Amino acid sequence: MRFKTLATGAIAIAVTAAPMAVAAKTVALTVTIENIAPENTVSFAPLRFGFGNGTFDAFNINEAAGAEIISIAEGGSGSAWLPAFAAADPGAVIGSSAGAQIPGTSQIVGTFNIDTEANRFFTFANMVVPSNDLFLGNDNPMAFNLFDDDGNLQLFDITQTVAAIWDANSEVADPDNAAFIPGANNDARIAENGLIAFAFDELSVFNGLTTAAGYVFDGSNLRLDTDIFRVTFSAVDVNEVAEPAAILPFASGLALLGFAAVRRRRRA
Ligand SMILES: [Ca+2]
Ligand SMILES: [Ca+2]
Ligand SMILES: [Ca+2]
Repeated sequence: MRFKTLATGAIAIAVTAAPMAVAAKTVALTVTIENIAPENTVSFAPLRFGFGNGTFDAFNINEAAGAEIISIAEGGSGSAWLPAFAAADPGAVIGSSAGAQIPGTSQIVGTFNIDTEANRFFTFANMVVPSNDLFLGNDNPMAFNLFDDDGNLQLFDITQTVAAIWDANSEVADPDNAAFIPGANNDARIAENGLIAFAFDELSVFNGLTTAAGYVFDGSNLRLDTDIFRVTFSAVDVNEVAEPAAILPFASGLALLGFAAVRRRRRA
């Protein structure tokens, strides 16, 4: 009887303490990417991404591509994009996936400790290959707000279609100077001097060519609404895991069992 009273009181402490924990929330966020394009069509260079405050903006539609987005669109490396992100938003969590991704494959990019306030906006870019200057990425740095005001994950996946392919219009389409084509020299380029636009028609110059992954490219069946790429997010609340230790001085082990039971019911 006495134990029961003690446990109930401890549960009350845990419940009233919960909102304070939410205010400064860190989550372990796992990122998975999938190439969901039809086979023998587009692959992707490594994903370059960051979780930031929404201030890093690497490009704008209808403007000439700068060095930051050219390092994605023409090279896939992000050699200018990644440091520019870090400089613009020092509190951002920035990363890359590993290797090129061919159709039908998925990859767990990693798990990142994310502040749900300072790192709430996801920004990404990756080169679409084979190509000379095609890429995916968000023009608006606040387009993907992952968390609500309570720090709960509210955006679970981002799916990109063919209509989302950008043409940097910085390099003329030419298989001899393209990425992901064996024998081509991607470092070579003929300046195109155009403006960034949604367009995928340059893919047609690669029809019938063998790619670096060994498949023969065929983009003839790609339509604007064809799904090609997906990013998926899942979050575990780091504070939830730490909280029982924080209340340990005020509660018995039995009360902790009660707290665990409450959490299980909430998740059910
Ligand atoms: Ca922009
Ligand atoms: Ca081009
Ligand atoms: Ca090139």
